[in-house]
Amino acid sequence: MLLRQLFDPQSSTYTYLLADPASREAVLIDPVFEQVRRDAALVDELGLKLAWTVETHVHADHVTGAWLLREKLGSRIAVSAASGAEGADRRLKPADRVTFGKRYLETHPTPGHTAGCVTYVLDDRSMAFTGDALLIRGCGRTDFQGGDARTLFRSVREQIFSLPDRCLLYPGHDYRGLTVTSVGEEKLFNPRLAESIGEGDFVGYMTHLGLPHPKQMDVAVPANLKCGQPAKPSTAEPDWAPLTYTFAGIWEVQPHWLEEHLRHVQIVDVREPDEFNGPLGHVPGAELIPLGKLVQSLDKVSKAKPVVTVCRSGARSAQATVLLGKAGFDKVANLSGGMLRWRAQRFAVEGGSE
Ligand SMILES: N[C@@H](CCC(=O)N[C@@H](CS)C(=O)NCC(=O)O)C(=O)O
Ligand SMILES: [Fe+2]
Repeated sequence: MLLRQLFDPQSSTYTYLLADPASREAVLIDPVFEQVRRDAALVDELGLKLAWTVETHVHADHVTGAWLLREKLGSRIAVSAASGAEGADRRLKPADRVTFGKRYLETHPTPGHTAGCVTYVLDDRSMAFTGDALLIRGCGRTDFQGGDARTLFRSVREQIFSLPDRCLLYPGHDYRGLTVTSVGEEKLFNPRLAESIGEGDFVGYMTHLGLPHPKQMDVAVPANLKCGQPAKPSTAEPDWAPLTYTFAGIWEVQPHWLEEHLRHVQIVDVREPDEFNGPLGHVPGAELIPLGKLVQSLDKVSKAKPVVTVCRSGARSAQATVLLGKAGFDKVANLSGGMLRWRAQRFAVEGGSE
C-alpha cells in the first residue's frame, strides 16, 4: 500500500494519496484546488493512474481540487450522497466501497462537523481517514453546515472508536503540525472525546469554542457544492512552451523543444566558467552567469524573452529558476537533465569535445 500525506499550508489541510502498488491505481482524499499542480506531478512521477478523488465533506475553508483533477487527469469524483454536492460521478451511501486496484475504501457516515461528513476506512481496517469528524486530540467544529455536537459525539463513538485500537487515524486538518494518531490513543487522550468523557461534557465544550468563521467560507462552500468547479475557468498554466511541472515545484522544458526554439528564448547557463568552456560544451547562444553571481547579475537577463536555465545535470539550474522567479521573471524554465541529457541526445553544442 502506497500512502503519501500532503499538506496545504494555507488551510492546514491534509490530502492523502493512496495507491495499490500492483495495479498503480490511486485515490486522492480531499485534494486542495491550489495544490492540484503539485498533486498531479506526484501522481505522474510515481507512475500512478488517479482513478478517484474522494471528499470527506463539503469543506468550509478551502476549495476542493476534485473538478480540476478530473479535467487534468481524468479521475472520477466521489462524494457522500448526504453532502448535497452536485456534479460528482458517484454519490456514496453508507458502506459503499471506492475501489482502486485490489484495494478499497469503505464509506462510514460520521456526521456532526457537517451533516454529510464521512470517514473512509481502508479494507483491512489498518487506517481510516476521518476528515474533520475526529482531529488529533480534537475534532471539527459543529457550529455551521448542519453541524451538531450530539451527532458528532455519537459518530465518533460508534463509527470511529469501534475500529481496532491499532487502526491509524489520518485527519483532514491539523493546526499544530501533528500528522497521525490511532483509535487507542484518541480513546485515551482526546480532551473532548476520550472514553471517560460524557456526551453532556462534550456538548458543553463544543458550545463554547468561540471560533471565528473560516476566512474562505463564503467562496469555499458554494464552490465545493459543485465539486470545485470554478465560476470562470482560468488558464494560469504557462503557454510559451510545453512545460512540465515537477513535484519539487520546478517548471521544466525538454531538450528537443529547446533545440527547435533556440532563437526564441534566452539561455542562461549557471555553471562555472571552466565547466562552460569544458568538455561538455554549452548550448549554442547560451550566456554564462554562474549560479553564485546570478542575483547580482539580473541586469544581464532580459524580461523580453522567456528564460531557460541550464547546468550540468539540471540541479543548480532548477535553483536558478527559483531565484529568477523571486526576482519577478515569470517565464522561466529549467532544461530537464541539463547538459548531460543534451549531450546524450546528441543536440548541437558550442565548444566542448566530441
Ligand atoms: N482559521 C481557519 C479556521 C478553520 C476552521 O474553522 N476549520 C474547521 C474545519 S473546516 C474546524 O473545525 N476547526 C477546528 C479548530 O480550529 O479547532 C480558517 O480561517 O480557515
Ligand atoms: Fe471541515
